[in-house]
Formats: sequence, structure tokens, C-alpha cells
Amino acid sequence: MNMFHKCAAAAVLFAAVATPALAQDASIQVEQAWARATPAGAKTGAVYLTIDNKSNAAERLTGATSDAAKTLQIHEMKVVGGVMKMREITGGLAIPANGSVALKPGGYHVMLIGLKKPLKAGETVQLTLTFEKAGKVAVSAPVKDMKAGHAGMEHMDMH
Ligand SMILES: [Cu+2]
Repeated sequence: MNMFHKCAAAAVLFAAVATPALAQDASIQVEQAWARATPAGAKTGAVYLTIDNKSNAAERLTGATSDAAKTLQIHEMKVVGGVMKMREITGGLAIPANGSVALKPGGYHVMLIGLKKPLKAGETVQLTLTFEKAGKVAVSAPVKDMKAGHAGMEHMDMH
């Protein structure tokens, strides 16, 4: 009996069966999640990530929770008349069908309000995102020190 051929055939069969199932079960994929390290005493923090919608239906990120902070909100940062302003997205953040939305410094972010302790580089923030159709999606966001960027400091000053 040739074991190699048997295994190869099994692998091909598994891939063929697994791919459609995966696409169905994971219509929402969250990638490149990270949280910005905060200075001591900070009461707010921000998590950034990219949401991929693999389905043919538009989605909406409606909320988020985490043990790391009292309240989480979806925020948008925008320059209005030369001033950086931040507002909560009410009614959810739209994720187009077969599209993706990046939450990144200077734009959308998940705001952690009422941090229980500062976010330190090397730690991980666990959060749960809630989507209109896909339901709850657990995300691990490693904390990174981003001293190089000044956008984060402006962000912190706004709270
Ligand atoms: Cu914010």
C-alpha cells in the first residue's frame, strides 16, 4: 500500500470540503488587530483592526465589549476645519458586502473608555465585537508602543 498517495488524496478531499464551510462560518474576519499602549493613569485607549466581510450581504459593526474597560465605543476621527475631532458612530459601522473597513490611527477606532489599568506593550487586549448578522466575534489585540506617531497623543487629549 502506498501511504503517500493515500494521505495526499485525503488532504485534497479535506481542502475541497473545508473551504466552502469556512467561508460560510467566517463571513466576518478580523485581521491586524492591535491596541495602542497608554501612559500611566490613562482612562482611555484605542484598538485598531481590519474587518473583512466575506459575505454577499452588507454588515454592520454595532458594538464591542472587553474586560479591559467599562465601555467600548466605535469612533471616527476626522479633521474638521484644521482641528482633529472625534465622534461616536451611532447606528453601527457599515462593512460593505465583499469589502473591508480598516480601523486605523487617524480614522475609525474602537475606543476603550474607563480603562481598568493602563495598556502595556507586550500584553494582549481581549475584546468581543458584535455584528448585526454575524453576531459576536472574539478578537485578541496585542498592545504595541507607538511613540513614533503623534496622532495618538492628540487622540488622548480629546478625552
Ligand atoms: Cu475615540
